[in-house]
Amino acid sequence: MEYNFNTIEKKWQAQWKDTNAYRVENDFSKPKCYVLDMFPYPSGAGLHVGHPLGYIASDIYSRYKRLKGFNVLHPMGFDSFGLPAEQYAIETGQHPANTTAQNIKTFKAQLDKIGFCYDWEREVQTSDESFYRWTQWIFLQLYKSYYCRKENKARPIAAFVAALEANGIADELHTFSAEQWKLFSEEKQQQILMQYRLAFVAWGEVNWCEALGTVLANDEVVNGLSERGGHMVEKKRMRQWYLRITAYADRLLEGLEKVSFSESMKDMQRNWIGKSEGCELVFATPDGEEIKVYTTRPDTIFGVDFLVLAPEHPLVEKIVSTGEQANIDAYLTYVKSRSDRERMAEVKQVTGCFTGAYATNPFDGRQIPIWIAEYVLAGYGTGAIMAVPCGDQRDFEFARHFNIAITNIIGDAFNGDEANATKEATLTNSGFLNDMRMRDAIDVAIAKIEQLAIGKRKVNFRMRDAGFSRQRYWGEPFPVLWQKDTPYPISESELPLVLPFADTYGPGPNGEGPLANMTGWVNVDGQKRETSTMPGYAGSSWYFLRYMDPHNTEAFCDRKLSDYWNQVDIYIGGTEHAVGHLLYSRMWTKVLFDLGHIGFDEPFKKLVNQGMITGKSYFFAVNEIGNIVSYQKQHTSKEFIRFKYGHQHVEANQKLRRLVLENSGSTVNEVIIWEQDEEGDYIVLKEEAEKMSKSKFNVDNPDDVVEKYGADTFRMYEMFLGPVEMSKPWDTKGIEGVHRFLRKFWRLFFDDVKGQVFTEELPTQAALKTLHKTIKKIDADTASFSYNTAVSAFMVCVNELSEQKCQSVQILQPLLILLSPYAPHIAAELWQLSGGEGLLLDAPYPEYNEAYLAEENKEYPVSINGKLRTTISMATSAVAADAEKAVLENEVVLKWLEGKTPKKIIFVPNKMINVVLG
Ligand code: ANZ
Repeated sequence: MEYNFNTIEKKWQAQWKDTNAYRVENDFSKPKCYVLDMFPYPSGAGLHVGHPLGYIASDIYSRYKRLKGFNVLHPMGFDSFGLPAEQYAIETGQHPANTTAQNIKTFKAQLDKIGFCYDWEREVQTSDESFYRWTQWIFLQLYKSYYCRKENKARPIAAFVAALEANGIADELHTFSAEQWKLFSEEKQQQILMQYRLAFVAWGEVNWCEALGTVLANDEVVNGLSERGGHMVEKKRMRQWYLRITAYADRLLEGLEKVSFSESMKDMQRNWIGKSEGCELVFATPDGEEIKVYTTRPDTIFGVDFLVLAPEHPLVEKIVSTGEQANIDAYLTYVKSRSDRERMAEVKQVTGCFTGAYATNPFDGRQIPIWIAEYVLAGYGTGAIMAVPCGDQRDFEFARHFNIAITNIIGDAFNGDEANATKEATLTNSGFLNDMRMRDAIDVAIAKIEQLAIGKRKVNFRMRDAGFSRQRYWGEPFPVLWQKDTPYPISESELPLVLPFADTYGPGPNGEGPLANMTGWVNVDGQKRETSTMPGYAGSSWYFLRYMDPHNTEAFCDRKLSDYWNQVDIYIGGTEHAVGHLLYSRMWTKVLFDLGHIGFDEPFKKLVNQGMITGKSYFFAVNEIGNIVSYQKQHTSKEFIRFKYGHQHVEANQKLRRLVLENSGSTVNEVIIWEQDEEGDYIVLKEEAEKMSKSKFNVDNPDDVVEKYGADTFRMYEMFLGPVEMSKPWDTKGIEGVHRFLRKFWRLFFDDVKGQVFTEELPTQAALKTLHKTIKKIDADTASFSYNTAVSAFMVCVNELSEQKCQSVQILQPLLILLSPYAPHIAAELWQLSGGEGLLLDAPYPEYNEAYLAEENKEYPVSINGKLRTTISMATSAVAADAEKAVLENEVVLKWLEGKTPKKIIFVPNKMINVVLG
């Protein structure tokens, strides 16, 4: 009987589905394990072989934990709101709901072919009303909460209002009494509350992408271009919704200590949050203007040689002297032409402009010039700095460029050629700080600044509140109604606020989203609906909670269920979500925790980042006008253009590397290629490993691989490619080897010619040793996500058993259990055919016995009352106690004992065992 993977896989997939084998019960009596994949965006391109890498890894882990007796939640769903579906709708006129449903169908069909153990009854789709109803509900909780600094957690805004009514307030934003509060108009009160809500509206500079017609979050902008599509992004002032994630900055940092993420992942989050400790400090001008700077190095206060304001700083127009006005105007025009990206880049070029004004150093009374320069950013700190050329390289280059005299406050530590940012040098020329180590002087300087009341200790974060509006159609509508300039939440009982059906998706007026065009929907009894929708990360910030209780119509998730399933034990996904999704979902979890809706404040206990499977891309050489360059003319070309026929085409034909163009003057898209002899006009192809993507023509479809080799081979091969965390090129060369391994495994049970070969015979010592060695290795490797080494161990095991001609089910069946997480179909089939008991999915995971692993074993003859009855294999190092144990576990001996206890067990090391019955 041959290994017919096609029939076997179809049979088991149908059976698992029909018997609901993967249904997950909320069985509180069992220990739980929650294994989660970052759910996919269902793009029209479908899955390529890179996507399932993480899914296979998590599937193996889930099946393994189930065999180990855990109640495993391993769900799958779809992040189905988002830009691409809408972009596609604009291009083709098809409604995003339809294309999304179609894409999800394709995805599910592809996933099911790989044999994943998802409980599809728990599927979630973020664009489904029954799901986004709760996204809207959580948004309302954010809107109705504020961050209480005293209790260091979110609390209902009603508590804040009560406090205002009782005591008024005095903080850095407002100072008013309870009486004043009560006299404020409703509008004014709402404006004040808006400054504290966790979800709020504000005017702000947003990343406006003209080409996409929408505002983008910071992490959707890469080097000044939109992450999707690579379009120009510029700053625009708009009224937007935001999430006050900055209120959680400290807790997002502290929380990292409690979770198991890779250090590099934690560092990316730490950098994004960008906690900086220092102080604010005021420099006054003779005219009484006060320039507040932010510095992390108040110890360098005596080394300040000039101040620099961001060009956008509001004081610039007030302090600039008449003589410098023209220069300043010219410089401001120049800065406007520069993108943020250009300004922030560490460019060698130094630019700036003197304002003509001076300020006084509060410590030594020196008059120092005030400049403006693009390297000081308006949005960070106070938008003004005190420049210390001997300690800061940018300040140093600026001083040198503009011939500003440099004060040295660190003696020999400053060599005059570059700044030295050390904190260990001893201060000189520094008044009351002289002779102090800089590190120690920081606190002394801050104490003095606070004592003089010219500034105070200050912590800054680079992170900004997260933009939460998109001027797009395909997203969650905001459940609010605007009365003039104040938004009011709609009642929670009215949720979901359903996204109205649209048949055009063009932008609305004044940069508003497409919903603004649907006036019938927007206008409600003199009030207006919000026309932006929520961003892509709204649904994904909490979806992991919904899997726990996906059909609940009373709550986003029953508290009993979230208490049981609790944190995600293992979360698997790519590193690209380091600062977006992971920070937002951590914040939402903290808010829900603070408000008492869930009992944990970090969503993901452990994060595993799967590497990327890269595809091979091929490029044509092209010249300046985009024409393909021939082999002969290749030295004239520097640029390469993507080869649109895909890599299969290239790999299928080695000669393609030296192909010719039909008409080498035509542009790439019109090129038709064919083979030609050596005399032809050859084109140049360049090969590169890149992230797989349909747009790069370098994808392989898992369906094709599954069709050719089967899902079990595909699963094992993806794992065999290398450690899960590592990026690696997709290369089908090795797949045959893995496939041969499975065939060889099959032949331990069934021979192509002889048919059944497995037997009930007792295993040999050698086979037992192979088995137990394998159990030990596979158990440890599977638990630690070391799947590539596990696959090798399986191969070694099958080779050994084949050599030993082992066909004993006592060996083979435990192996099936070990193999089942990796290759579930073949394992299930052989389990059934070899008479395995019950469902393989729930078989008890085998345990290894150290005794079989001992390197040196000896066969001990075992006599009972002087007559040789059997042999027992034991390590040469075995002692009397081991022998006694082995004897009493031996089936033959037990038979002779007939339930009695032996009178004596005589153990002669390295010789024999004699059991004396009474
Ligand atoms: C004086 C000084 C001396 C500084 C020295 C550094 C070294 P982080 O750690 O990123 O918070 N700075 C402050 N606001 C700025 C802005 N809006 N744009 C550009 N630079 C700004 O860095 C804080 C330091 O960056 C501050 O400390 C300030 O320069 C500069 F030897 O002040 B420092």
